[in-house]
Amino acid sequence: SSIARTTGMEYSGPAETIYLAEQLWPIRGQLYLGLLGLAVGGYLGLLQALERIGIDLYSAHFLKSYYQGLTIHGVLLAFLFTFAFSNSFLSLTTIRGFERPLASTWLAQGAFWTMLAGTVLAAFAILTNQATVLFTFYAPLKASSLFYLGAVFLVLSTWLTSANQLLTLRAWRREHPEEPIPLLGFVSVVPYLMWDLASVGVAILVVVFLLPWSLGILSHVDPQFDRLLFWFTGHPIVYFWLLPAYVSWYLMIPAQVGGRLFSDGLTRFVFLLFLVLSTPTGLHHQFTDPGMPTVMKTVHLFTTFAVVYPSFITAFTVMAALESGGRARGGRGLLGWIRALPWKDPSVNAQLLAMLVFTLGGATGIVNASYSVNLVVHNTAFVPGHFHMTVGTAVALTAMGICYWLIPFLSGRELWGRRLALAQAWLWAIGMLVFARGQIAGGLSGMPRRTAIGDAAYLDLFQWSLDNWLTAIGGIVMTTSGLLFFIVMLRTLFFSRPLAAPVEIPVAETVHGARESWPLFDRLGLWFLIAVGLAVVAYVPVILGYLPLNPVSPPIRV
Ligand code: HAS
Ligand code: CU
Repeated sequence: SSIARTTGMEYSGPAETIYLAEQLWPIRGQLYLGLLGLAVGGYLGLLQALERIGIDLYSAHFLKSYYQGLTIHGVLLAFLFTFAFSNSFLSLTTIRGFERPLASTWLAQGAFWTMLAGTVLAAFAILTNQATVLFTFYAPLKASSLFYLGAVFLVLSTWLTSANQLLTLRAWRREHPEEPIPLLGFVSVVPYLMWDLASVGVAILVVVFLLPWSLGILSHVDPQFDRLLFWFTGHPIVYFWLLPAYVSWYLMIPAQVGGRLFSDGLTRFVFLLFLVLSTPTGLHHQFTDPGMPTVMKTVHLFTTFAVVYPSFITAFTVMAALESGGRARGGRGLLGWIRALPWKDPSVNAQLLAMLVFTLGGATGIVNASYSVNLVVHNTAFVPGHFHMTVGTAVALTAMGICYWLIPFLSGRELWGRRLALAQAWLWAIGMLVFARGQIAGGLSGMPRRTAIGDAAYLDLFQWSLDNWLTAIGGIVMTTSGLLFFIVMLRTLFFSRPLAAPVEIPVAETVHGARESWPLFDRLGLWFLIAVGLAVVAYVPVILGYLPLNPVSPPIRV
């Protein structure tokens, strides 16, 4: 690329010396792997939507059941797409944030290979119907050991990425003693620190219980205890999905709309709150489970409400950044700045819509978290209504918005089809709202989640019929949007003009900069210890009260 510069040839990819080719290919590779997961997983969503109105396409796709399809959907979207995107995007922001290459090329490439290995193993097990266990893989549903091994590799890949970030941070610190950690580097590292702690639950679950069980070394497991371990990881995982989107909303979107981020210190504080508060909350998925003391469920209720707080700060802070951009672009009056935002920029448009849908996603989360109200919505279609507006939109649509600059950045090719990309984002948001309206209303009138509703004898309940149609229509609109997204991406990669000038990674300026931040915020080791302490306080009483294990259930295979 540097030759290209001096000879005036066309630009063909990131040229800066900090982006080493041997570190960029694993970043690219994981991004493409994640997008493949999005494509295949998303397509299964169409089959689910159609099933709701009685159109069963499963056998036409060589699938044994609705549940096999739902497992592909959940695992590819909730684990592969999110993890691979996060590894890719936050590795890149680590390089940009610290303005140096990653400390270890070996770890960067290792993350790619483990991600690929995990994908192949788990995909093989699921596609051959040996792991129809849904994305929660609750025992006593038993999967082939290949599935659990696949899960081990996927998590390992995130740990390698985290280790590489921490080594990079250490190397940067040696080169810059006394300086505050650059904000972009800070927000890239902290989500992974949170995840390092959070993922311990599922690591123990798989390595100590489920893998030996599937290999025949253990004859029985304790399903109730397994759920406890699963949700130790299962709530914080949603913030591991969300925080890459927040990195973009805080540090990139303000630059993309021509505004400024209000405060460096406040941004650090928000990410630290996620580090310490994400894990001690898992029991809000188990409000209805037996064997867990009500007192501890109530403690987790309060910590859940506490972790809502950084999202409220985010809503106000990001809005302020948007307003500063809208006003700088000539927006006047109380709301005129909204219209002045660059809605015609596909990357911005997608992410603004993602934020708007997330306000409803967050609100339904608060409904879920309200212990007594949870009894109404738990295990109903309300819950998928909630999480399609959070992970399905706040995260997925933001990732697509990021791809609208990231793919040109990585490939050196101009974004193809900007108008199509705009239509894509609108269709996603509208489709999702229609879909969520269907799921939420169905759920409120008792429609169960994770059920092949189209085959249920009680489908003709009049109210549900409308809800199911809305779910199906929303799903079809979303699939159309997904199709447009992949058309835009593939045409950009293979048929688009080389960029005339390099794309820069957008990074926001702050009104109140790093020098005004609190130095204590940068003591990441200390904050990590606080997070460990809170997790211990929230879980040790639950575990001690629960033991001894009661491993009795025989395995079940779908
Ligand atoms: Fe959740 C279940 C509670 C957030 C994902 N959640 C799930 C499941 C998933 C999931 C996948 O307490 C199902 C798991 C399963 O299979 O069983 N959730 C919450 C709460 C929050 C929350 C309190 N969830 C998320 C996020 C997810 C996610 C984020 C994925 C990424 N959730 C629950 C509970 C359950 C649950 C219970 C169990 C239910 C049950 O019974 O099974 C909070 O973190 C939400 C806080 C968010 C906000 C929104 C802030 C808004 C922002 C946007 C501002 C807009 C702007 C735009 C700036 C308060 C930041 C301005 C634009 C202009 C143009 C002006
Ligand atoms: Cu949760």
